Amino acid sequence: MKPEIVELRRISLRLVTPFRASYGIEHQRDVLLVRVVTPDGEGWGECAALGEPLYSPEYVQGAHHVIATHLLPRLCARGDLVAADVGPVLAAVKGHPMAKAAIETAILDAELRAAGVSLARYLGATRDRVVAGVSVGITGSVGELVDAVGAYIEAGYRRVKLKIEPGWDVEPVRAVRERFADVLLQVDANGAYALEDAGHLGRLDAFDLLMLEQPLAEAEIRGHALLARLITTPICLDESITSAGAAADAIAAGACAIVNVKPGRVGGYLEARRIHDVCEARGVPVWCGGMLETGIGRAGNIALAALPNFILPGDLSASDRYYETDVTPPFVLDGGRLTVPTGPGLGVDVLRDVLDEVTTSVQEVSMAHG
Ligand code: OSB
Ligand code: MG
Repeated sequence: MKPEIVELRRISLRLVTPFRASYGIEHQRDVLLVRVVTPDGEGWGECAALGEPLYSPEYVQGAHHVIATHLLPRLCARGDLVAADVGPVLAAVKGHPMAKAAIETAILDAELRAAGVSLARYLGATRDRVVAGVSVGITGSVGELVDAVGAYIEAGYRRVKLKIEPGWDVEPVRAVRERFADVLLQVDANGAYALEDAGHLGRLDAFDLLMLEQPLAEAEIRGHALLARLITTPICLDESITSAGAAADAIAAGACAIVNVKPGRVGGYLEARRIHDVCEARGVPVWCGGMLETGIGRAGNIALAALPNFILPGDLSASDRYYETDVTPPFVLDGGRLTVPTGPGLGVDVLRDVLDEVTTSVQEVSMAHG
């Protein structure tokens, strides 16, 4: 199943609504797509990296460079390989999980397409639909936020996540909770607070939130464990959970009651499944995070979210919440849910015409020896 050619394609899509979080604002999504061509067909992977290294150290241009310069040569030096070999072969390269995940996903997609098996089935999915959630960025005013949330609820979203940061927390959360008493509500700080803010964060306990996501910096496992004893809102970790081992440690330390699983952040779907398993064994529910993916990345995330311990709704929204025109047939809400793709591999067809229109560059790498 060794790829003969790897295509590194950059596309640029305008977001329907600019997405602001504590780490910055994204107007345009510049995405790196990996397409592998094998003797049996093709496979696709989407790199989760954003344009700038503000959520995590990776960024799209860097991911492109590390794939072309450091990852593909190592895969090329190997003879035949399957998706499960990608992680071990690339382990010598430190970090860069999003770059590694994009390649592993493309190879896994090719493998599963050739075998006629869906990613959902391969991963062990037990549902055919998943509840959609929406992540709402920081807006210009509280009124704007309440209107935006109202429109999403109207569209069928049953769970709403609000981005928070110092200066944009208690008041916007209070306003949304007062207006929408029954909505499943949670908040995400992307590490914007310090342990000294515990008293202030405790004010969020009044709003019946499902969770507070990543209040402190990525490395602050002990800080999260201390914070967890000072507030009643359950703590969920996103950035801190970089592997199944990190998940086990964070849970053992009492740093989180819930885990956000993002395949890109942890190096791919295989590690994501291991995190699912580690959390399930410890009675910790997980949910699938998002990185404003196109339909290619979204397809895989929806498959992952169909596993049994994905108990909480994920940041999985319909295509039109992100992009006017997606590079796959759009994912649409069906009674507040998204349908898990059943076709082989990721189970979505890439719309080549749309793709060409939004492509900004293509690099073709030959994987032939020599
Ligand atoms: O922290 O969960 C996050 C988007 C980009 C980077 C980080 C995050 C997010 C989101 C959006 O919250 C999730 C989505 O709908 O894709
Ligand atoms: Mg997050």
